Amino acid sequence: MSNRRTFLKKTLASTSLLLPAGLIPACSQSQDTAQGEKFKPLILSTWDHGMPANDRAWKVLMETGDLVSAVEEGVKVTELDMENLSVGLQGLPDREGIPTLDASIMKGDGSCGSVAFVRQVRHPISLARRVMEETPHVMLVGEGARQFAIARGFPMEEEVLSPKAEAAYQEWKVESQYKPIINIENHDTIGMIALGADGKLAGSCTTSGLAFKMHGRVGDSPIIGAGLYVDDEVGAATATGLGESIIRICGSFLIVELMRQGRSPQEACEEAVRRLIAKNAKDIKDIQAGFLAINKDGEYGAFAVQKGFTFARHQSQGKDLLQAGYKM
Ligand code: SD4
Repeated sequence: MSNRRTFLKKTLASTSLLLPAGLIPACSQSQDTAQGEKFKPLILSTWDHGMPANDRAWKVLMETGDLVSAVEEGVKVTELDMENLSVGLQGLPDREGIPTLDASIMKGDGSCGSVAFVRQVRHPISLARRVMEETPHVMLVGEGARQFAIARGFPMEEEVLSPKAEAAYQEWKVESQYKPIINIENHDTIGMIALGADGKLAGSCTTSGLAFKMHGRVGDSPIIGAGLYVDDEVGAATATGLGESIIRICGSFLIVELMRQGRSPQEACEEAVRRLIAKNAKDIKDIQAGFLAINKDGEYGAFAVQKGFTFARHQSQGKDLLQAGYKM
């Protein structure tokens, strides 16, 4: 039995009563246990909803060997999940009551595409892929992105809030306080990074962004280098949490560059969190942000500002939901 499995068994024996069923602590506070494991293929996704998304991505990867389709199809599951209020058109709207979506997709050869502040599109991740594959551009926003979707035959959805989003919006309107809420626990953006058996990497990220944000606000998720970055020479990283804090440190690019300089994925995620805390010190107690990283050898890491960041891991030996380490 590997050291990690021995560690998990021991840790589970001592902590299983504290954790939801099936949740495994990947690493305790500022401690690295993920480092050193090597898996190919490997898929990681943010939060509990990463499990069904990874299931789909894994199936697509096994059936087609197509890593980009795997990361696209995987997060489409979350974009359709009516329980999820932070991804897809059912997500919480901006302060005008309108859901606006951000998404990005990237391959390890540098190809990438994203859409931001887009309305009425059920699958912004697929639109981001079309930007990557069918335009000379990297990013389309707002009405331009919507027009591109229409031109490519994407159905336009009616702008009707989901029942849960409507209820939350009505409740928010009572006080209409402009204080964007970031979930410290579950139900956040989905970011997915994947390493194929051939050593190639890809990633995707999709979100409805902050609840009750200003109309026009864009977070980290569609910004290449902030919410997602992938480089076949090194590895991949994705982010979740308060986008402004992640953009300030170019979080995902930073992690990939730290790995390029020799840090393990876990060390790189921890350094990104340290940097994020330093640059957002004044408000840090209200900020959650978490990072996932994979290097090209199949080692992985995860770390967050605060407790509660979970991530899903799929590899040939099985799948599990893990609890990331945290700083605060
Ligand atoms: C954003 N990173 O737009 C996203 C937020 C998030 O649910 O993770 N939200 O800032």
